[in-house]
Amino acid sequence: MIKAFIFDLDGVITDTAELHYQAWKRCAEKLNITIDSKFNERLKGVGRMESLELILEHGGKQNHFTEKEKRIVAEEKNEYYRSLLIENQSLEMLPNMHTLLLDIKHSGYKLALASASRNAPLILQALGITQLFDSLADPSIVKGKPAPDLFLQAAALLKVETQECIAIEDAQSGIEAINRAGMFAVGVGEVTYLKQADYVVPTTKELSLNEILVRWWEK
Ligand code: B16
Ligand code: MG
Repeated sequence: MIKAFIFDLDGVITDTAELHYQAWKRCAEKLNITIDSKFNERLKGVGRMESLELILEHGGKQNHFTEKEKRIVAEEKNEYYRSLLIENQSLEMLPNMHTLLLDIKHSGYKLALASASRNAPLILQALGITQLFDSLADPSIVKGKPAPDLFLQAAALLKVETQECIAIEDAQSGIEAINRAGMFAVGVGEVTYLKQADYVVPTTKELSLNEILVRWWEK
């Protein structure tokens, strides 16, 4: 029986992926590395330091910097990202997500967040939906996606078994994490990237509580 829903944040509840991309692009350019939107798919759902490692590897510069220098670059990216977040006054939820979260809540399911973003509390607050969540997994104390840890921690905080959870993600790394956690995986985005999910919808507009539960039941 399903008791809980666990959500990714960026790309599922709201779309800050473009802001992460702009911030990384600017930092990469300073390091003489070019990244494009196709490469950016690999950064979705991946933590800050891991994203930087992928960018350095992409530019053939993985051994060019000390740990301290890398931390400075990551901090600069975060400052730029947060300033874009603040500038972007119109931070909104993706279509239909407010209705879906309320449907889930009013139907008596538990709700948790499993985001790799250390900025997640700030974003939930900006969206005015902090109170809808029973628990938030903490990306600073567990391994990032594709490791299952964020989803396992979310289930543990909710005091439910992993097979009692449905989790929703937009990133390849996130779907892998959900599969490794032993939960039913719903993917939002292009099926080419998300074929490991149990059920994929192209956008959040197509997400409905009923349909998700039907797909879970059919599995
Ligand atoms: P931060 P999610 C992820 O959030 C983003 O998709 C990813 O692009 C970002 O690098 C990561 O959070 C870390 O974010 O720098 O804010 O800690 O998709 O797991 O909600
Ligand atoms: Mg995401």
